[in-house]
Amino acid sequence: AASHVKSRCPQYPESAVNRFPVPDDKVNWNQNWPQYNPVSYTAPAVLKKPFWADPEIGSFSPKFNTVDGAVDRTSFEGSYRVENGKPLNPFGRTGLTGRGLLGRWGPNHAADPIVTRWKVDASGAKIIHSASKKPILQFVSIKRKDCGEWAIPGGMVDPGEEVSLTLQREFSEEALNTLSLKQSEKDQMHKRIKTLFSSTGFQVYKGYVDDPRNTDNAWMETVAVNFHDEAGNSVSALPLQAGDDAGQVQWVDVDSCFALYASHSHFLELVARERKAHW
Ligand code: RP5
Ligand code: MG
Ligand code: MG
Repeated sequence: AASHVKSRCPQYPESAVNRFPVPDDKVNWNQNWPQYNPVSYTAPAVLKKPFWADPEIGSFSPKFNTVDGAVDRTSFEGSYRVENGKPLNPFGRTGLTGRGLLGRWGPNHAADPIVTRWKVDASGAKIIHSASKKPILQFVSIKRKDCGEWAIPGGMVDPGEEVSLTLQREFSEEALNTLSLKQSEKDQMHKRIKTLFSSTGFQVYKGYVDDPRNTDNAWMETVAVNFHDEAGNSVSALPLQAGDDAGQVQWVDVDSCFALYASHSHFLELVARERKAHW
């Protein structure tokens, strides 16, 4: 596996904490490195024991590498090591121990809905990119409130929640702002996106995310699924409105030049390849 990069970003997000610098050749745990002296950090919001977070290890000993009650502590990357009661990041060192901003020890499971349509001109014809000579896809992108980066409108899988529901729920909350709607309006919106989301979708990726919040003991994993509005008349027709952890939302051209949060650009590259679109 390619070594993680954003998981080694010098300054830990939403903090003044700096990671212990980890050079490329020391990322792998199998590289003996006695000088490794990572900083320990768990955000105050996590230590406050909100419902979405685990307690500190000691009094609490979660069952790793298994489904622990309603919490899925299995990794898509296979069995991970547990050292001194703490799980070890399967992609290697990050320069920081503890959980940082993440609630769970070990894998923190998310889902990423990649909703796409073709970019068309006024007559409805697909627009072909001048360099690649391929049609251009557009996807629904949100600007994250936490870091200001553009991203897929993904979110955490709730304990016991089916991933198919997480995909639809997070898209509704972040790109359609359904959290602020009345129940009747919510039902209406649900009806309108149900067809697209009940189509199987194309599973783009399942595994580790190179997320800047990752630590040596806690990391993001996701299931990214592409729901494609081929005719441009289902979700394409809906008014987008940013909600929850999204500050803005818009249709964005799928293109390798557009920088995205975490490893989201990699997921879009896979979508472009699958749909024979410009990248
Ligand atoms: C990323 O963080 C995932 O790919 C997903 O998009 C996101 C989930 O975290 P929140 O949006 O809930 O912060 O690693
Ligand atoms: Mg969310
Ligand atoms: Mg989110």
